[in-house]
Amino acid sequence: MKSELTLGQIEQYQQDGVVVVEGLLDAEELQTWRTYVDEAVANRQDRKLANGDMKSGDSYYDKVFTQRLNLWVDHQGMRSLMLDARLGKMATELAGVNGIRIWHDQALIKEPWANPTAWHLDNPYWSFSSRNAISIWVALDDATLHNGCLYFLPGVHREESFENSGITENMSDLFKVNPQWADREAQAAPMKAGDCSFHNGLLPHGAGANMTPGRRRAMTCAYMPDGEVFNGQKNVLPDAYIQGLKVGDLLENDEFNPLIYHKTKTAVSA
Ligand SMILES: O=C(O)CCC(=O)C(=O)O
Ligand SMILES: [Fe+2]
Repeated sequence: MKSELTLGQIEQYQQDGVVVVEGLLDAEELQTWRTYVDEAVANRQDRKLANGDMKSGDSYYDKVFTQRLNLWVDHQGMRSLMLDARLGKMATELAGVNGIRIWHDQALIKEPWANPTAWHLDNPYWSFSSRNAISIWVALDDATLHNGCLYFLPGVHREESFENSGITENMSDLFKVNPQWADREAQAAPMKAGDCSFHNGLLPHGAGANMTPGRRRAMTCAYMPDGEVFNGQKNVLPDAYIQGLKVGDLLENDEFNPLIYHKTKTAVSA
């Protein structure tokens, strides 16, 4: 794994809120990631969450991508990939924080002829509010302008906004709540299989439709900086745990949000 970041990459991330890292995985690692992701997704059948009852069906959103969350919870191989401290160190360095916990991972597979992913922000979905949340998106197939590569609005994460539209059927709904962004130029992020991108949780992003008969597989993980607190919003944490939380409580339960890298604390081992 090519996990060493250059100063230039860190500076670019700080400025743009996104950076593409070429050649993160070598050919053998890519094969392992593909095998584990395919296996873990198949094991889930139509259940989106490891322990939840959220099922996928035939809606518009279900045809944006096949989405299976927290594969690290119920697949040992995925646990070893997602808890890899090298990824945690990259995310920590880019975000400029002291340590990183898994918020949730997710496989996002654009099946042949999948719908586009509308413009959205990630952090407003989650149970903590941070300007430093960060996600990795690893291409398991070449992501192209034809099969649904990502698009970003570079630099926009620095403009205050926790106002989201959610991923709706309309590509442009985010600009109804944030009209000041409607005239920005988007940057496409095509990637080779094995490349990855990191993006800030407040950076607007979306993806094109899959206009090919092949799949566009991606494995992603959303990270929460260590030290973040509960904002009152339900998302992927179990109900029993959420019910015991008050707004402002530290989210530091390694069972649900494992610390995968920290400059001084001991991280959870894979
Ligand atoms: O893969 C996609 O189409 C969207 C990815 C995304 O929204 C994310 O990784 O946060
Ligand atoms: Fe997203």
